[in-house]
Amino acid sequence: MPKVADFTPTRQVFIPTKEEYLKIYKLLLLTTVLGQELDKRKDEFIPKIFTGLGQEAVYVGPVLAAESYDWFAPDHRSMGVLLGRGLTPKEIVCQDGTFAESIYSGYNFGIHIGSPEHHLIRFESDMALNVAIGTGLIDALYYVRDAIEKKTSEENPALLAFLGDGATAHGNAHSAFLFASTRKLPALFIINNNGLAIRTPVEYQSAHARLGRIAEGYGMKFLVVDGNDAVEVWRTAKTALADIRNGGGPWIIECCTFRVSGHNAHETSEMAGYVPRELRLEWQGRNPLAHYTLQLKLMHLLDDEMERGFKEEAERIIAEAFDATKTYSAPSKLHSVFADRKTDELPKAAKSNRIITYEAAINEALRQAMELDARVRVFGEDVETGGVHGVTKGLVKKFGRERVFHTPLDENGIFAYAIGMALAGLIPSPEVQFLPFLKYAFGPLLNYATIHFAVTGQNLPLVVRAPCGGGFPSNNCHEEMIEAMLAHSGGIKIVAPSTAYAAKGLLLSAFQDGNPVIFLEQISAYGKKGEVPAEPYLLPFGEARVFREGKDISIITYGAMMVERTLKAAEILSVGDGISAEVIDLQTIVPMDREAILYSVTKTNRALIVHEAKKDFGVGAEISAFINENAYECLWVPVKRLGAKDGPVTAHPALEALRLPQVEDIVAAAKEMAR
Ligand SMILES: Cc1ncc(C[n+]2csc(CCOP(=O)(O)OP(=O)(O)O)c2C)c(N)n1
Repeated sequence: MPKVADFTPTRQVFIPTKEEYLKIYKLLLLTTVLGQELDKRKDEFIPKIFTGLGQEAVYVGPVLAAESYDWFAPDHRSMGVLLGRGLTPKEIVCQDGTFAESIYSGYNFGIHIGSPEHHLIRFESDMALNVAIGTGLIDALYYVRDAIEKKTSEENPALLAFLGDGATAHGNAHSAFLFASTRKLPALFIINNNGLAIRTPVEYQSAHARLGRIAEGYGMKFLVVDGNDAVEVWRTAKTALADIRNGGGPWIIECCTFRVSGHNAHETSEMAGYVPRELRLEWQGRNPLAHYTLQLKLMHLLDDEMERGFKEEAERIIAEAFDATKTYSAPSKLHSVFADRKTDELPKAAKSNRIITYEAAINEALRQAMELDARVRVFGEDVETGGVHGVTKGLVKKFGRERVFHTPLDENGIFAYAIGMALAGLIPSPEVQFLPFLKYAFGPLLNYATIHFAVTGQNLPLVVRAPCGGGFPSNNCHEEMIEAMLAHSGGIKIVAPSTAYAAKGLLLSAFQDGNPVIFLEQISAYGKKGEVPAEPYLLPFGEARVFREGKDISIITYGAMMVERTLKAAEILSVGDGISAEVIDLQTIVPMDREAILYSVTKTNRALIVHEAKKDFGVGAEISAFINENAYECLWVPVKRLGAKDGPVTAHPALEALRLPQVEDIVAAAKEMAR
């Protein structure tokens, strides 16, 4: 848990100074003018434009109540936050236009922007995902400060995370609330309750009229505020932040507001179909800028001449931002998916005759990765006590609960949290108890982690440990192999060590990789023993291991269970039938050693692929297609695949024997091909 340092608030009552009143005014004005102009000129842009006219105060208040060292998870209406953090209207308009010169040079549309420099966590369309990610990031900032840099500081940074009323219904939001409250994080959740999620009224999102009361279920504090009153939002955010910085835990502020423009600018004309005209007019009459202007004038802080001056200045800046689009170009370059791998100098594997289990090898790799790099943190359900498989045993004793900790039972939350830590510069290593439960984390992993480098050019190191596979009586939730689903996302490395030696070397490599990596640990192999050097060593990704050389058929496989069965089959083929099978263990599925496959198939002219996952639409289909596309002319028989039969995982061993490829199946398939 992050511990806030002693913090002495400099003020108890939050009344803005004259300068602060005017600062709020200028940002509200700039945000409003930019929104109105984007709305008006929407047809000049290729993608849809998101503004949310009438909601500007929800964002302007908190961003100006925050400190420079705070972090933000913006949503798709957060233009005021982006401007308040120092992004320029030019940068925003350029990004809206998806120009080559924009922040993401043509990747991602609208204000789906993040910027580490401005402490903005990239918003992705998966609603509230960056809010959940933000909880991991803010936790990591304290860990870096207190455990790595060991700095004493009165700066207790907070996360300010924005989400709409629709987003509050989503699991991402609840993951964020859950992690923030159980870990007592310095987080402020700001709900923009505009009563609508596209066209769905708020009563479909919550049975309770006051969304802020979600806080009560999580033991958080909350306040409800008029979201169109910029100063009131500012003051409420200041109040919450003072408490949060003082160790008071997370808060929710519900801002009641309304958007008087469409869900996107192109949709405004359709609003009459789902918003009564009178209601829209009423809210137009509560325009945040108009009201604030009046308020400042009544307080004699603003006069007509000042108002004119500020307005002209804002309009000039926005006009320049639009004029600049004439100089921009269309993007023409696709980005790579993975960051270049940076490996530290570690000794290559020495020869060793020390025998330990697959499980002990993984435990040792974790221990050594943590010793080598203080940025590594290990967490997940039950990991403090070793995890359900015992792989993290002893780590908490050695490294403490700051580095090894239990999490709530929420895979979506765990992996969003991990991404946040990675964004803060750590190397998180979350454990999922059984691979199929990773399906709950497809949002964070496949909508965010896998695309992050291509979109932003910033690497995202993540070492996901996923115990997997069959060999014990259970069911689909525990044993289904889903590596093909993950591989298909195209931005995550997948490692499948087949021996204790490979497990240690490949896991240590994963910590050096700098990209998201899924490390598949074969549960049924945990007790299998092998030679493993005691010192740390690395094994390369994308290098298959030729376990057994052969000349008649290439059997391509991966994972401890199928590698073991394939080796047994190769022995039977050799002894019983005189068939010389070459056994290739891919070791990593992404990247795949395509060269090794081609080399072998060119030599043997036959390819049999064996995996534990279902045959249909699996990794074997990819390998088969690759061979057909690149070595068709040297094939003497069609490529053949063996994999699990369709249907769910079965509990009884007799059914598993029917469902999964057995040694005899491999022998039979190879014999038929070699005939
Ligand atoms: C997880 C997810 N489901 C669906 C969508 C499609 N979508 C985009 S915006 C939106 C409505 C969001 O409503 P709300 O959170 O209330 O924010 P508002 O747009 O009202 O500011 C939806 C459903 C999405 N982006 N993410």
